[in-house]
Amino acid sequence: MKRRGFIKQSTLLGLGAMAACTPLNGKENQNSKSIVLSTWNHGLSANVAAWNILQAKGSALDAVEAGVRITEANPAFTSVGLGGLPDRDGRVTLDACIMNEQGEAGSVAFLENIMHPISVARKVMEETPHVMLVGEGAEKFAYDQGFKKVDLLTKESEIAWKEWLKESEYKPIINVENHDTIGMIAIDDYGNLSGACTTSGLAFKQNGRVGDSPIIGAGLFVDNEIGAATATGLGEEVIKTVGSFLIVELMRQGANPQAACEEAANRIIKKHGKPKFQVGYLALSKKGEIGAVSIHPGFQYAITSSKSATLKDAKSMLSSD
Ligand code: SD4
Repeated sequence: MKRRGFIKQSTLLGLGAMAACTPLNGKENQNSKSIVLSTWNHGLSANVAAWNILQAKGSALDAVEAGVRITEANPAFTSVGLGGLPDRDGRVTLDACIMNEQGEAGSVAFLENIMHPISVARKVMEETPHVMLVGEGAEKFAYDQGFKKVDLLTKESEIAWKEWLKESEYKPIINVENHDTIGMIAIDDYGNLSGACTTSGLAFKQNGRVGDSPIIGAGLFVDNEIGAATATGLGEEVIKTVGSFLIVELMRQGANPQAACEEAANRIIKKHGKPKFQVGYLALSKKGEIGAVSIHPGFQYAITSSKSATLKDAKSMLSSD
């Protein structure tokens, strides 16, 4: 089986550890500075698309957009794009943002019927004087830009929603499929950083709810002088602590990415004692150092560089019991 097929299948089967040992294609430029990091095991297949661009001397911006589009288009991932679990009214509403090396940013929130919110976010960044479009306005803008209307609610997600309706209990749970936004941050061979973050948000959320993922500074932040960070997990807590911005600012003050992620997670832990919810952070410095932290065990991230494509466990700040 070709490596890419293997990774895809491994990811779908949850065999992240096997894919973790798989070398790239043996033809990588060992001097390449490029690195791509993304959240959860679906990051492995997303990283393949990003890596192809980085290895062709493409930009980190193009890489992160192409990478997360893989996850958005895959109906098996029920927390991003097509097949995302709907809100409590049965509507699939998507949040996404993107940020480039110039500190430019674009974002969409509460967007329906569009398979690739990340690409709409990029259009907001590049084609408008704005940063953020939401709801119907964002959808109309997407159609104006040539995006097609797509019914995002798959049979499987509809069945899951109908099952949920029986009890209608809203309970954010740790480390299950309803917490697996894809956040991706990358550095390219020119030393430039960019990031992307895209999600259908919390499963069965209140209609109109927007999480951290499209909020610049919360779900994603990039500062090309310093580094980049992205978040997954319970967005309300990430927004209240401006998590990704905090991490990059701590790095600016001298913290390495791991220490910065730990401090950001600790800010949340301090407020809640031992929180029942999960939050995870990834960070990448301009020098290519990495940080990966979650509140509870179970948060995995995918890292691809010229050395390997690997799925790793993030350090958790609390133990499993
Ligand atoms: C949100 N951070 O909307 C997202 C949740 C998440 O997969 O990570 N979902 O709050």
